[in-house]
Amino acid sequence: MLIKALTIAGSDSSGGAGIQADIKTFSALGIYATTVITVLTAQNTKTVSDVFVIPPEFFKNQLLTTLEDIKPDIIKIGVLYDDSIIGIVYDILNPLKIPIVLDPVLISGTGIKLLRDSSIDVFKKKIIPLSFVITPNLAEAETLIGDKISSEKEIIEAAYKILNLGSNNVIIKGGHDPNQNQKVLDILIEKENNNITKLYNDRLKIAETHGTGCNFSSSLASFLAKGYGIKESFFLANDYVKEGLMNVIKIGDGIGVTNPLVNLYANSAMYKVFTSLYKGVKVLEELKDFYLLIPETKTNFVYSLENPKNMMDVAGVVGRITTIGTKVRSPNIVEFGASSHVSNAVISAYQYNHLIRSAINIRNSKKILGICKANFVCSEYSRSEEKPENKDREGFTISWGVKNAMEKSSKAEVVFHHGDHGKEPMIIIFGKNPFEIIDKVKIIISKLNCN
Ligand code: PXL
Repeated sequence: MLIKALTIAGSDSSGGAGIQADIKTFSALGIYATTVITVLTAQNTKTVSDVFVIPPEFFKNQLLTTLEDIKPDIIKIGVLYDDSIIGIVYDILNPLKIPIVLDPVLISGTGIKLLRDSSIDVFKKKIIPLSFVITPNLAEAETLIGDKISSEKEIIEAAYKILNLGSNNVIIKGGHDPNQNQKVLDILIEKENNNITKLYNDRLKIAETHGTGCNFSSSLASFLAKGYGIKESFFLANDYVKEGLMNVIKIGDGIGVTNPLVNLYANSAMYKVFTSLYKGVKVLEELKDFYLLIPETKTNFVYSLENPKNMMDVAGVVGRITTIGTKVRSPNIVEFGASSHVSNAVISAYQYNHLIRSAINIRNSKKILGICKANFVCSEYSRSEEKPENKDREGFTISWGVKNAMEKSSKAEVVFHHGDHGKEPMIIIFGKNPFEIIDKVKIIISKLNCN
């Protein structure tokens, strides 16, 4: 069953916070997001230059029309801006029995008011009591209790004061506390059982980021909607936001924006690479006469993520592809980091041609090399030209050699060398993906069989 969320929040034209952050987070966590917009902000990574409040009648229509047809499992509330919006939200949500995650957004990261000072009291009276959980940061908690918070004890006292305003649970996020240099403390207090949960995180060395609060509250809402309890959702949302914070993106000249989609991209890219390589290996196992191309040191077949940094970004065959007579066998296991040599070849080649992400090493015989030269752009390196001190470093020679060959011809699809003392000559075929490699292998086999 598809889980649905409703977010009532402001639009951030820079795409980092508000409605835009909520849609990304809900979608990344598999939740369908409906959106009812309170204000439009004209903003970039440096400033909010204008705020347009959606006319109350239209705001009311958005909320009523959306809810009339699509019943959310959870509601997240962000920017409410003024009394007119607060009144409508109260009147419509109060009779409903849908859990509400309330992110009490008061000002933008760049210091512009997103809740009028004159509306804070009515916000406290009408909206906080509707909420299942409220998630202020330290500055927001200070405004809500009307007092400064400067110690852990005072955070807990503030949390109880906020609970007394009528929420069932409160999470105060310490991310903005200048006194906690080493660790950042987030505290959850549950009204039902008085449990206090403290969560310490290392302070990440990131100046300032935009969107973290929205990503936290909408991920918390997502986990609650999936059925996790408040404490578990608190931990899961914390992990989720941490991943985004470790991948802050610089999209403008101002503050960085957290990226709530990193994990989604990473997992789907890895999955695609993994399954494509696995299918490719299966095809090679069945490919007639492929055994003729397998060298004495055996074959590896690899496929890389985009922009590989090291061999852990490149999937390969564990234990290599081998021959038994005229049959080809592989251990049926494909893993990231499984090949040091061929993966290093791809990493090097990628620096010259970003379309190269897959490779295979094959036997270098006179005949096979002749076929390669006749059909593909080839480039060569000589192992004997490499400095002796590099030769002992695992996987280094091949990086050096491919770089050397690509310098000579960056269009190379095939790189080869003629061996060295005790080192078998080798051919490496490059391609965009495993299937392109297989097409090249098929050409070589068909020509081998011709004469
Ligand atoms: O991060 C708080 C926030 C929420 N919603 C909107 C915002 C901001 C911060 O700038 O612009 C629309």
